[in-house]
Order: sequence, then C-alpha cells, then structure tokens
Amino acid sequence: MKKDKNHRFGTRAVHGGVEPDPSTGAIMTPIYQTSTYAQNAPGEHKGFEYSRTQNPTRIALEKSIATLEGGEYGIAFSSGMAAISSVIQLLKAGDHVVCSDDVYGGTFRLFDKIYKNFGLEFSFVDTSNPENIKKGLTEKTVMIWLETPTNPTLKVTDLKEASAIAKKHKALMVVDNTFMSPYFQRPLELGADIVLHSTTKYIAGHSDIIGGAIVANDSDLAEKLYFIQNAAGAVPGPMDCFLTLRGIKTLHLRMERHEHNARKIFEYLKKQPAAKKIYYPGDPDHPGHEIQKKQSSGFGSIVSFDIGTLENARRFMSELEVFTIAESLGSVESLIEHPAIMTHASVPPENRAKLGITDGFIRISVGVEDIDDLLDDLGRGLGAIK
Ligand code: P1T
Repeated sequence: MKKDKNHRFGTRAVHGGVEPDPSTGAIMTPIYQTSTYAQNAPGEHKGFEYSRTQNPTRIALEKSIATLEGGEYGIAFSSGMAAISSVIQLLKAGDHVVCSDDVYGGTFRLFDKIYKNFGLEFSFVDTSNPENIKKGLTEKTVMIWLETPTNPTLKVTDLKEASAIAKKHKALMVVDNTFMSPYFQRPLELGADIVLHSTTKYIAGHSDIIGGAIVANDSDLAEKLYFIQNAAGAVPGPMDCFLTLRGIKTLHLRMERHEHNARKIFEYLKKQPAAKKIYYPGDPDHPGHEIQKKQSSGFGSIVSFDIGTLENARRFMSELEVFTIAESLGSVESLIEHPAIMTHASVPPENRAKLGITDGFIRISVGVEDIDDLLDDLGRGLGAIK
C-alpha cells in the first residue's frame, strides 16, 4: 500500500512512514533496539551500518513527520533543543541570525549563552511586525528564526511576509512549529526552509518522551542536516521513536479536542476580572488573530494570562487539582506553569518585563480532559484569590 502524500492529514498521521515490517509483516514498526548491524564483508551491508547513522524505527518516524509537514526530508533528534542546536550548526562564526524576541527560554539561552561564544550573532526582535525583521537584517544575516505563536506570550508572525523578506536577503527561514503542530500549521507551505519541532509536545503528546525533529524540502540543505545529525550525534533512541510514532497516530484527534477545550477556557477566563490580560491567538482582539486565521487552521491550546501578582499566581496554582504544575506543554493532560520562575527563568528580568512576562503571568497548556472538570478546576483556583 503506497500511502503518504496523496492522503489527507488524518490518514497520513495513522499511516505515514509506516510500512509493515518486511521480515514478519508486523503492523507496528518494531523497536530496533540495536546499536549496530552485521555486515557480510567490510562495507557490504543492508543499508544499515550503525544506529547513530541509520535506525529503522527512527527512519519510520522521520518519514512520518516529514509527511505531516508536507516536506521531503525528516530528521529526528534526541530533544527539541538538539534539533535547534543542529540547525545552528549549519552556521559559521561571524554569521548573524534575526530571531523572534519571545522564543522558548531554552532557545534564548542556547543562542545567548552558548552559540554567542562561538562568534555567532543574534538579534532578538519582535517579528510580529515584519518591519522589525527588515530593520534587524545586516549584511551578515544568514538566518531568520521564528516561533509563531511565540512561547509564552503567543505573538504571531506572518510567515509569508517573513519568507519574502528572507528570500530577498538570501537568508534561510526557520520556523519552530512546536505550538501549532503540523495539524494546524505547515510553515514549509508558507515559504519556510526549515520547520522544527520539540516532538516532546503535541507530536508525541503523552508526556513520555523528549524528542525533536526537523523537516526540509531542499535536498542540499537536508543532506547538510543529516550530516550534522550523524556527525554531532544528538539522535533519539528507538524506543522514543516508537512512542513518538504511536503518539502521532492520534495527533489529529488530540489537536481537535485540545483546541475545543482551549477555546472554552479562553471564553471562561474572559469573564473573570482576576484574569487581567489574556493571551490567546483565537481571541478576535489578539493583534495577530487575522494572520493566525490566514496561515493556520487553528489556534492551538496554549492560553496565557496575567493574574496580577506572584502571590495571586501562587495561591491560584496551589488550589488546582486537575491541572498539574509542570514545565512542558502539548500533552493530553493539562499543565500549568509560571514562566518567570520556570520555563523562562533564563531570560533576563528586563527582557521579561518588556515582553509582559510579569510575576503574575501564568501559562496553561490545555489538555484533552473533560472541559467541565477543567473549568471547575480553574474556578477553584480563582476562588483562592478573591
Ligand atoms: O524540551 P525540548 O524537547 O528540548 O524542546 C525545546 C523547545 C523548543 N521549542 C519550543 C517552542 C519549546 O516550547 C521547547 C520546550 N518548551 C518547554 C519545555 C516549555 O515548557 O515551554
């Protein structure tokens, strides 16, 4: 059965990259838990030499993710950060990157605390205004790095506009698509050169693995990225690839429920005076709402809001029973976190203040539980601060 490209998203999620195992017909890709492969004679092998270089479970995952993003080449990594780091390893000292100012704290930390020391330069700008991207360009700019919507204030960047700017400047455009998943947004179709995921989140979806992936269409670029994957070696193990593949089979179902629940929660929070400012791209008043509607088929399930003070945030969060206080997002269970203390602690306080990540700022990742239980839970939390 030839699957993939011509099929619709849900079919690609269930079948993409996965063929019955050639030796047994096993319908699930086996977990090839092996580090190496027997060769008949030196250099005479079946296409598999060493598991850092090739592994059948990983290849199935790579094909699956590529198919979902509508791309040709998928490259899997041991974490989202490993994927990000591998993309940066395409660059050389002196190169300059224009980057969204509100990226995941770990992305900022990697660029600012590690890669800066290797002679790379980064400008962090508010890419939701394309003029800022243009202003950020220098003659050394070779890459534009976007998160949209951003983590955690959910700013939206127009990918088609950004891509036109990147192409004119002959810079690569990279999009971290973690918050949307390919179910809602496919940046390669909007002009990105590289799309990237923390597969830890929606793609795997069950809080049981750490993983990352890159998808690209250009064969030369993909070849360089496969080279980095093998040479630098930040590869995922076969068990994690298997779990990610299993998660992917329900991606389309989960995303629908995630979004349904998030929309209800947004509507609920809007009526709560304690939620002083709400960040959600599905809000018709969100500055990026129209762009989001144009370039994505949904709004995701991250809702951030400001509850005024650290004291309020602590009281609110400590009352919750269904939401778990934890870093991460995009899994079946609802999570809640305090970016200033948790995921974005490595962002300098003055940057956080500029972005609106105050001490009362809370981010929730809405899961797929029964919505009424989630609403009851939020009501319990809000009761603690009234
Ligand atoms: O955690 P890891 O799989 O290495 O992925 C890093 C990463 C990359 N990109 C985005 C947009 C992310 O949100 C993350 C990880 N983020 C969290 C752990 C978090 O709670 O925001």
